[in-house]
Amino acid sequence: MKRFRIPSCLTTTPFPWAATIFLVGLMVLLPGFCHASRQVSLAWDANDPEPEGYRVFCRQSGEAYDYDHPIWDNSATTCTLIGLDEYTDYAFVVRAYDGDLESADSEEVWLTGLVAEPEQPEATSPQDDAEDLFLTPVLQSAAFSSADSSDAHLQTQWVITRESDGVCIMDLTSTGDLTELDVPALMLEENTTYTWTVRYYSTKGSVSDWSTPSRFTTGSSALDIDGNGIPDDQEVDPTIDLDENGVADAEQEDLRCVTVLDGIGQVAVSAPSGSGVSRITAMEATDLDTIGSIDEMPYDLPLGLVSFRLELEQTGGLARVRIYFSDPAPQSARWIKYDTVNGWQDYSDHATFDDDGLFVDLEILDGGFGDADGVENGIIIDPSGYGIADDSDASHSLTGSQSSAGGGGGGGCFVATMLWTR
Ligand SMILES: [Ca+2]
Ligand SMILES: [Ca+2]
Ligand SMILES: [Ca+2]
Repeated sequence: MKRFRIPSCLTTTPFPWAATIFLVGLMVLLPGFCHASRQVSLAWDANDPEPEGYRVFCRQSGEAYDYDHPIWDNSATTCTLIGLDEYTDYAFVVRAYDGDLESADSEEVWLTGLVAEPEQPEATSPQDDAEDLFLTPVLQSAAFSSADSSDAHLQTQWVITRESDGVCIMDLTSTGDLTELDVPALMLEENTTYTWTVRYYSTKGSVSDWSTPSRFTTGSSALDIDGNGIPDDQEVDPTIDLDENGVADAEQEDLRCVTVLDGIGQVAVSAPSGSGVSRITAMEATDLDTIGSIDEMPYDLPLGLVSFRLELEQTGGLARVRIYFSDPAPQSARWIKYDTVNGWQDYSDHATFDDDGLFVDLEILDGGFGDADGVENGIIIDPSGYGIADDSDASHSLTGSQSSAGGGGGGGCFVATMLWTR
């Protein structure tokens, strides 16, 4: 009577003869227009005495073997499996059997799938060489595509470069804005030509080539006819002196001041000598109606949000600016940032409020915390304002950075639970 040395369906002891299974051959088949597939040959040590046959089982990552359904069943000690997806990882084991007796698993062998790069993305809008664009255009790219149908679009890196000097003015990586990005306010300047490109990251960890760069040129801003960097309907009148230095804010070179929320108040940004800032090139109050997730806003914003663009003395430098308010921030106020890529963020870690709430001192690192353009380029873009929690749980509803901006912009500064003190 033929007997197994170990009836291993009844024991956890490894079946010694089946300990070695070999992946002996691999071939990629390209049948016509179908997806490429692979075949693989496996071989294993023969059992002694000879069993009735062998069963081969197959699983994919994260799956268990289905011992009720062998992928192959025969008395040979080698087999060839066909039709395997070339981008999928497979594991195999073999078991010997004789009648109702079946051995334990052999050692497992893996067939590693190929890694498919996503196809090169394509910039679709605005069309190449578009002119007279608004300063906050919407960039669009074609849908993610990969030869590996089980792979998917994880995130997109968006890069805009100023053509005249090759300076990268925006480098953002977003998991939310996969094929469409609203270029944030103040990122672009008027009458300037830019090129932009994207690349896609896949859920399996591969990355596409960059899209072929596409050009566009911005038009003149109809909102700032006098060209002083402040929308004309947000200019402040000469009586405003938020920093109380005796000089009208509208006349100061090292300070910009805007009217917020249809005249409710004013907010100024001050960057005097020693602040690391060479020039405040633009400032504007944000129209809160343009914020897509305004309904999810976890804070009340008494003076709304303002954005400003700073040119720094040093690329990669630190800017120390002071923001003045016409209406004092209460004790419970926190410093809040919002941009389309990162969403709402609590920035109190880099903000120190005045005891009387009349100003806040901010630290912003070019290409780092607080800089919305995500790149070390000597420019800082900062959209922010003071906020008051709607309720005690509001801070918990804030989301952290949804992306990793190229230079870490905003991503590392989320401190929702930190409270500043006076
Ligand atoms: Ca103006
Ligand atoms: Ca002043
Ligand atoms: Ca920057």
